Amino acid sequence: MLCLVESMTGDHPARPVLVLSNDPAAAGLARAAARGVPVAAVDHRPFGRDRAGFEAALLAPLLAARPDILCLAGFMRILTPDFVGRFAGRMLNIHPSLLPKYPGLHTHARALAAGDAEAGCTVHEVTADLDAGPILGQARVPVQPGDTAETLAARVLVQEHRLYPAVLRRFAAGDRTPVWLG
Ligand code: NHR
Repeated sequence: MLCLVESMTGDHPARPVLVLSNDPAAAGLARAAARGVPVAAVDHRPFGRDRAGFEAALLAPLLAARPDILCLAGFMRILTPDFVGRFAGRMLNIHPSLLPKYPGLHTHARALAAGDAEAGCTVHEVTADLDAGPILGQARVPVQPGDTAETLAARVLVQEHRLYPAVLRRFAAGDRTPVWLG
């Protein structure tokens, strides 16, 4: 499995400057650090409902790293319009549904409950409206008989690991044409 950090080598137009997590125990931090990529963590839990306080803490390592592009991946804290506005047009997210279907949480259970024949994932630009920014790529997978939210999530995750590097490579080269896979 190729993660985003590991995709940014050779002729790739971007290089990773920071991996930042809201979970100090996130496996991606150790994995990035092992490759010599700077890492930081800001645990959101001590901030409780104080989203602005959490985001101010996030901004310290983030601004110091001076990223051109931000990629959310499994980042589960809704960001305020203030924070999003600082990085307008250069923050991406991968979401495990075929947006505009199923923004928000529990996407696989919702796709199964609806009887959908296919599911998938979407890379989109992060705007103030949750999971509603411009679509930059999508990958589709079939729903199979007997699928549970867990088996479907695992099949979608394989595609997430193909889609996100493909979209980031194109986006970092200045091309916002959507990538369609599967
Ligand atoms: N922030 C903004 N402003 N816009 C988006 O499009 C965002 C965002 C923050 C995160 C990722 C998104 C996903 O891919 C994302 C997109 C978390 C929630 C959520 O409800 C919803 C969507 C996404 C991420 N978070 C709860 C909260 O109160 C906490 C849920 C939990 O901890 O399990 O922040 O799915």
